Amino acid sequence: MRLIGMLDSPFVRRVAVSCKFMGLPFTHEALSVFRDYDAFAAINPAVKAPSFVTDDGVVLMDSSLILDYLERLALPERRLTPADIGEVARSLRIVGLAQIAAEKAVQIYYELNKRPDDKRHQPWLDRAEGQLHGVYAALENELGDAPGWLFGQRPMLADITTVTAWRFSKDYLSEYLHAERYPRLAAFSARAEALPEFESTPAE
Ligand SMILES: N[C@@H](CCC(=O)N[C@@H](CS)C(=O)NCC(=O)O)C(=O)O
Repeated sequence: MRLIGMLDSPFVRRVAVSCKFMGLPFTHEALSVFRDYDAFAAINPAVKAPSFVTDDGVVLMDSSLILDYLERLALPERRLTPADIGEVARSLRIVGLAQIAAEKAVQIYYELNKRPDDKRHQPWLDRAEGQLHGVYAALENELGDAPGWLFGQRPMLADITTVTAWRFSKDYLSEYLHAERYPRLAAFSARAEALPEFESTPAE
């Protein structure tokens, strides 16, 4: 299986880290959606990262859909979504919040870095910043003060998605993030980033 895309993308990184926790082997091709446009388009004309090629040669895209596929390949004890229906809604909620955090952070980053200064639309930036803080405040509440992981003994998809979104925001939008407002997220992420699955998947 081939994972295509740069690990500075929170979406690519959450797939790579998840594969490692699931024990699923893959090769990684660090193509950029900007610098390597043509090579990327030759694999997937959508030029979206992550893209993912299955062993049967099917090209998948969108991290949630790729992870849906991988979850079905993983052994039951390595799966990353709770089996208990009582925990499923909370897991989906946290993954949703973290995905929106990543999406808003990437939108702000593109607005600041891909658009000429005189074409920037400040109300759109303000709106995205408000949404970013809304979702991080909700995630901070979800984390609580208990040590450990969101669903028990090991990190699951909700933990991984939270940590990869936070890392991108912290690395690329430090002046927008105000990380000191979210001490639980900072401590939780630091603990996760020290695990071999994260450490061997560097965000840069
Ligand atoms: N919802 C998608 C978002 C993927 C996404 O937007 N990736 C960015 C890189 S961080 C990308 O492909 N940007 C190029 C583009 O949107 O044209 C996912 O979860 O995979």
